[in-house]
Amino acid sequence: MSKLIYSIVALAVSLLTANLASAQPKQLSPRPTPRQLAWQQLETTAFLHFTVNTFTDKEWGEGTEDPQIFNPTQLDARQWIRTLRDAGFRMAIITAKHHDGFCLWPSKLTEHSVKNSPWKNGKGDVVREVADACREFGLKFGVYLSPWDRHEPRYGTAAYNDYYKAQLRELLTNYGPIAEVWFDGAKGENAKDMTYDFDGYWALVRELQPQAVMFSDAGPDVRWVGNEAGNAGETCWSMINTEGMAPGVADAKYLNTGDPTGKRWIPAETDVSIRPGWFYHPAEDTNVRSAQNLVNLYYQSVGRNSLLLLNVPPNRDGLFSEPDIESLKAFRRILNETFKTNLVAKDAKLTDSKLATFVTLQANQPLTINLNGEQTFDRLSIQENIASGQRVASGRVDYWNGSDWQSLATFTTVGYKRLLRFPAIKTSRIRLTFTNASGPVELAEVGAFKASAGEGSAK
Ligand code: FUL
Repeated sequence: MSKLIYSIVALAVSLLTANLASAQPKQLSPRPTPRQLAWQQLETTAFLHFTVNTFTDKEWGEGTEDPQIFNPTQLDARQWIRTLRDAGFRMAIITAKHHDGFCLWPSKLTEHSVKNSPWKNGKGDVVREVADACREFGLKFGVYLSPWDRHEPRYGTAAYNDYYKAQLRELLTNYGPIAEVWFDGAKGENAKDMTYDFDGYWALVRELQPQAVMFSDAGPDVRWVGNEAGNAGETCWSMINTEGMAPGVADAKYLNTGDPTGKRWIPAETDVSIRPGWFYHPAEDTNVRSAQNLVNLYYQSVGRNSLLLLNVPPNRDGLFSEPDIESLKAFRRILNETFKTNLVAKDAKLTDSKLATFVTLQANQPLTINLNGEQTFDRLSIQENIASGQRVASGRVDYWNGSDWQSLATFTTVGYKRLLRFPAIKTSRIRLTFTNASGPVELAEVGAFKASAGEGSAK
């Protein structure tokens, strides 16, 4: 190459690079913290609603319940956690204190707890049993501590904030590592006017359990999905703006879809119960969600860039009931069958189950993906490397019909995971195009699957 041509080429290259660099967004888009990234990858987590309500058949206790009614004579937290482990759940969150104020651990700060119940002669500690079982079976452990407290006389005064923080301290120091702390925004109509010191609560969690994510309606780490029906937004961004929001003061629709221009990374958690109520009611034994229904929840939460927090309430004996156990087992069996074999041809980046290895695509730059020969499938899984943020706003998938590209599916956001369902097709290759994105897309994983017959047609 002559010197002149060389310099022209060098100049062209440097101009092009400068141009590309200036095309990058100036301000870094929000990204997850390591604790948020770890949390999102848990995918399926469980809620355990258990308290005096279990014995009074109520959803919201009054705060006047006698601790004597709490007597789960066969309580076996190992049965709960083993069942959850076998069903693929990676974390369990226990209602250490619900709105009625009754504490499932022997708190030194109140008499309204298990220490005044006949269960284990007042020597029991449900929180400890669950924490120990989680450690034994390899699940992460989380606590729910209701700010709204209908029993504690200090509720409604500033002194209540000290009481709440002291309880939080007990839970955060005596039970080993905590992965999530759940701050419920619910407050009944007749609740006393009470200003919660959320900043103080959150600072305490950061100080004592820095790896824990904190849930409340609008974060700080994890947000509410905006409904209790198990439905993340068809479009679901992990970013939101939080101005003017507080627990109990947030727009459910906004939380459901998130905000592509949101300045904070606060992904959505989909909390939903396996039964109509959050607590156990004998009359609901015939109303437990079927395995197919649970699988559908998985598509609507994990498959829409959210995380499933499924509530399974222990019964009055202190055990999971048979119908719940059966549904959970079959749920996992079906998911394992569906996602067992990825039909996409092996690829060092796209099928290695690692978010950190990815292919970078610009908007409208199609990527042809080969399958392992001709394959029949009806599910697709797409994942972005969310460590760098969430960028896909829309996209489409086409398939090769032997002579032409045909449309297979369209979608909006991707984020951690987008699962697509469509009638089965047979082809040897597909083409993925991100039609709108806020920056270069880091495509981490692609999967094509044939759904288990067990998924049924239940929606
Ligand atoms: C709500 C509470 O009022 C329900 O009882 C339940 O705990 C649910 C998860 O959150 O706000």
